[in-house]
Amino acid sequence: MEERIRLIQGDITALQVDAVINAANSSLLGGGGVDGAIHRAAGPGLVEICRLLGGCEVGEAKVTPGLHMPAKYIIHTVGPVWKGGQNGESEKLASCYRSCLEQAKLHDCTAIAFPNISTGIYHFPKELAAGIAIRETRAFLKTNKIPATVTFVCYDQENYDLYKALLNS
Ligand code: AR6
Repeated sequence: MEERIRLIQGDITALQVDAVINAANSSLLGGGGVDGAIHRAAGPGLVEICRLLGGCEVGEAKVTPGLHMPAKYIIHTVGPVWKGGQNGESEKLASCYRSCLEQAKLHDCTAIAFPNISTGIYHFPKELAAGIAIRETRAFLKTNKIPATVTFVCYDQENYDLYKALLNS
């Protein structure tokens, strides 16, 4: 596994990193899954700040403070809902990773952590999503010094095993 990419299994809200990425929906006003966990950990002030952002398009990213989380920032991105694969889903997911990495760089985040965007409630196939996440991250790190490290945080065993295999290949 390359030095600047890390893999862990667990809850992203507990991580001591500069920025945690949130797999949000276009309203940015909270939801289930990792989004719900991040809003609970950050506290009720997060939805108030998000309300001022005017939502977010699929594939784009917006930044808020981490509030009560250990992370300084939350980078909210909106993944695509899987609709069979013929609706630009892969390109939109790739765009999420690129947008988040760009925002991390703009905010001088040395260490960031990604959840497995779109692979829960949005039903994106996990292996395809993992391949896109790793490809886009490797490409960005190759041409950028910041972020210095990217941690993929897998919640479920299936994603963890997929990432482990792909990162070691
Ligand atoms: N830490 C890390 N990963 C987690 C956590 C956690 N605490 N909780 C869940 N995951 P999902 P999506 C994993 O459904 O598919 C929300 O309602 C989970 O196992 O959170 O992008 C939003 O508001 C899965 O691998 O996000 C949107 O409406 C991954 O996070 C919608 O869900 C993503 O699953 C977004 O759906």
